[in-house]
Amino acid sequence: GSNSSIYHIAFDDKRTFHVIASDGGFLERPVPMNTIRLSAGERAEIMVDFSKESKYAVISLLIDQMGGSRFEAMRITVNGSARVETIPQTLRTMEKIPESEATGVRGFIMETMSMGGNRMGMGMMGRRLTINGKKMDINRIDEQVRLGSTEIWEITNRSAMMMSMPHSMHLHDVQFQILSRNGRTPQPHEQGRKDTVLIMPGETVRIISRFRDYTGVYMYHCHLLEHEDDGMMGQFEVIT
Ligand SMILES: [Cu+2]
Repeated sequence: GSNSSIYHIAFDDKRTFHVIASDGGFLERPVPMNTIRLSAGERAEIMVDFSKESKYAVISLLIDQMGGSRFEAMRITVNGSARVETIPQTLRTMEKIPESEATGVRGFIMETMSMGGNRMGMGMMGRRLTINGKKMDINRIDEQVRLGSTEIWEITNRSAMMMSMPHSMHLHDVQFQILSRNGRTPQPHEQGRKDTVLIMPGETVRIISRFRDYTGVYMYHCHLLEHEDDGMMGQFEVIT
């Protein structure tokens, strides 16, 4: 990954690959895709079939940086025959956390505000990155969560005009499931265990998680490192 680039990852011949795992482990079943979008902090595991390639065939894995350049991330040279594997149709069983189990709903606004041009000089636009209007303060607990509870977090990317930018919300302590993205069921490869989710400008993503394992103080933050460094981070405490 990069500090803040959003990647569209595909092979040069647009071949189909199978996504088998997301941030927190295996998906329920392999998902065939030609390109996958990953933001800073997100992970995916894929399986690729090279069995029909001739020896010395060269295949490139390409990355398109959103709003940036395209580059070759990996070059694969086929090197003779390998053992051929089949992908199991079921990788794991995963219980969907029912919304009815949630004991509370919290809202998080990831916001970019313009600070205006003049006082920054030279017409430069300043920006202020916040979550729920606040920047990170190590001496402040922003949210308290009861140990054993299940919560829905509604995360919205709200941005002033000309200041819209993607955010990648990352939670420590837990894995979550995505309930919806702008009211719609997430794509199959986003239906597994996640700890980071990309939220484009104007989007609202609803996630659900169980806080069962540990008490303590944890962070949630934008995983675009420049945003995180700029204070787009908060702390939640799991209490008994
Ligand atoms: Cu961000």
